[in-house]
Amino acid sequence: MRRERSIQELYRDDPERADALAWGRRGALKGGALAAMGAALGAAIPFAGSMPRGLLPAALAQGGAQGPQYIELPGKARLILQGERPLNAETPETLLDDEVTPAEKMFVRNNGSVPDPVPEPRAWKIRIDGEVNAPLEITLGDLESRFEVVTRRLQMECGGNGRAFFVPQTRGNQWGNGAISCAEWTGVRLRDLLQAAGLKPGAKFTGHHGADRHLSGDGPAISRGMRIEKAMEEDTLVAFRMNGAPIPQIHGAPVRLIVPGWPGSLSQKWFTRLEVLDKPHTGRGMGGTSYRIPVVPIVPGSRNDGADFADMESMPVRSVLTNLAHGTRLPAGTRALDLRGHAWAGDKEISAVHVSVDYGATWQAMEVKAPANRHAWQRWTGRVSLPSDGYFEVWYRATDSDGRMQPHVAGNWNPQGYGANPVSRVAILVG
Ligand SMILES: Nc1nc2c(c(=O)[nH]1)N[C@H]1C(S)=C(S)[C@@H](COP(=O)(O)O)O[C@H]1N2
Ligand SMILES: [Mo]
Repeated sequence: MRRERSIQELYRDDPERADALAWGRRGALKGGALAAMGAALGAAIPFAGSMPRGLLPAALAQGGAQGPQYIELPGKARLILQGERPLNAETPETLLDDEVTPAEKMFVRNNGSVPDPVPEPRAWKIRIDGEVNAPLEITLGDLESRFEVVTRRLQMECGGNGRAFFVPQTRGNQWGNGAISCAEWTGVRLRDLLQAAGLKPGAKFTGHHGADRHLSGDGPAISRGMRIEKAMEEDTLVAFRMNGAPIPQIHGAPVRLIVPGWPGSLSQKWFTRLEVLDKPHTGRGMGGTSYRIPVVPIVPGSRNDGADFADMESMPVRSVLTNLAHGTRLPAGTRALDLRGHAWAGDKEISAVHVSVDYGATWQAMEVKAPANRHAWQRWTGRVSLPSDGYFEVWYRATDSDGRMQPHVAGNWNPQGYGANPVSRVAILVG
């Protein structure tokens, strides 16, 4: 990155690059829609007066060369393909409209191969060992009868959600805002199992293990861990049902961890064993720059071994707009937009969602509902009016209960691209 140039100079010399720098590069508009939008853009931009100088319209900036590729897996809606080996797919924002995410609309994130289903799920064994008084080995069948069974709506978000918005680009799946789900999980509290095993004084961290293997054939696909405090939280579950049905194979059947609000990688699928440790776990996906972010910002694009980074814990505030797709064309004369979506903020709550249709000159507060329970996402709704036909951008951003807002540009750049949560821009055309 040529840092000595001002953003104005960058816009003048290389507007696409400047816009990628300011806003991220990914979007959903395809060639035809892009051309139609481009022609219309020249015709009327009612709020052109408040457009920041040199801003490339979202319709063009997020057009991309070929747009996203889709994949239709068995039992799945049309998801955005992120990778085939391992299999990764993102949920388009407009498919995230349900209060409770149905299985077919849940994003898929695998670090290795998906194991084959087992013939007798109730005989599946899990083990709690390490810094405990009495290691616990229990079948799924016994789990249900021996411990209290609870049902909660819990968000599960990939640590790399929003990675596509980083400039310069970082390695890994280029998720937009769609690596998020909020399903209804049924299971037992991990805390109850840990208490049954009895924590020793040295019990400070966890290490999670699952049955899937890395594609190289070398070791586990992923094995992460967290501070024991999160393991002892009421919403951290050993889950065996999702939305009232057995967990689908691709989502971790027959039993998985659900660690809501923290990077999804902690929510071990095909869960077999939890180690209680007196120091941080060292499994695949721990240490270095994995799921770790700078404490002191680093130069974007620079190399760093992550030694001074901190493990990512509560995920940052984010919102999705679920009833209006980027690139939508509405009938002439449309003078109001009814908007709705969801917002969430890791362990925190949402205090506000704001929308602007005039490039950020004015912002309007939306209604935000209370979560169904802690760690569930929150519904936001509202109506904005439009002065005329023309090209508009719907900008939306949420604020968390600490007053922290989605920033205009993805911040705290890090080598593996965690925590990008900039304001979203959706282009619409009226008439
Ligand atoms: N065993 C196992 N558990 C895993 C993974 C994996 O590859 N293997 N991926 C993790 C990551 S990075 C995420 S974001 C979530 C994704 O869960 P989902 O595929 O059910 O949406 O599962 C986590 N648990
Ligand atoms: Mo993830």
